[in-house]
Amino acid sequence: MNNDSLDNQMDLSIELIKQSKKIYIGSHIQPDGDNIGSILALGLALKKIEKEVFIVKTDEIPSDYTFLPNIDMIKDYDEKDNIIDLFIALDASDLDRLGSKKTMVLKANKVLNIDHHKSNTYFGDVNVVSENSSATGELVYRLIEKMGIELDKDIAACIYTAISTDTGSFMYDSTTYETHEIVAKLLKTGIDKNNININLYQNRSLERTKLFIKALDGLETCFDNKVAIVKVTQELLKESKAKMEDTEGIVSFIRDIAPVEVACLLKEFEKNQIKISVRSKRYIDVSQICEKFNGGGHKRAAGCTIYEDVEKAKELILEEIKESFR
Ligand SMILES: [Mn+2]
Repeated sequence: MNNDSLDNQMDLSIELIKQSKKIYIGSHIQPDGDNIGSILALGLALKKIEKEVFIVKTDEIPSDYTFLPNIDMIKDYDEKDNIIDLFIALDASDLDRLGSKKTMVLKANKVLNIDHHKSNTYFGDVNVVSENSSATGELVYRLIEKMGIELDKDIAACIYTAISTDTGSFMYDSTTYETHEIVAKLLKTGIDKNNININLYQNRSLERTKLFIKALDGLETCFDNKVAIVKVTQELLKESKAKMEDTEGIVSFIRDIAPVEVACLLKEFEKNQIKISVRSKRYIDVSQICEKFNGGGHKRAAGCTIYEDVEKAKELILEEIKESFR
């Protein structure tokens, strides 16, 4: 989507919001910092202009983000006896990302889709989709600004979290001068960024640390050490008394090994359901690798699910990774 049509879609979404009273904002399955930060920020902003806002919990909120202001606004809602004037999906590339709340989207009078995934399916009545944005949080910032809603510390803290977590603390390729311009304005509100950063990045539990050690002990590299792989099985989780969400950070840790270009983490959710996170450093587009398995994401960070056991899944993803180096 070019800038003109993005502007146009922004205007249309403002119209949609103005016309709507009961507005539902949905989190997605396995929500990340960008998703949670974005839904909270937009929810808080829309409350400021007297909208009836419902932030819908689609999946469990990882403990990393429970420090965020107004996190309790994310609740289980039953759509059955309610009118949904507008449903806003944030950071969700397709309808399936809304999990069981997909029915709410289908029931809503209008749907607004705001996202930055290249693979977005444009499922909304209005689609603010920009793959050039580092995070959905950037788009939420622009929308709030365009609506003339004043930023406050709570909104700013949520957008800061969204952008920081989706850019690997402003390090990914996707971070632009515009990202930093937005962050500058967020900091101007006086948010306590040190506190946010401690909560996000210096708050690892002992269980998570033990999982890191055990998982990293199984590190494998191949292809001239350009590829690094780590597996987290149910057994490993049990041994370290950790949860699958505690794998956060493992894949970027192994990406940071000097010769590694592609890092890959295999998460055994069930025996034949392996979720895979893939990261790259310089030149491999990992979203293309994940698309081969019906997944997707961004050039430097993507994911997919393979319905095989963990060894077979490893074999299959490695084949595609090696292929991508050709
Ligand atoms: Mn995102």
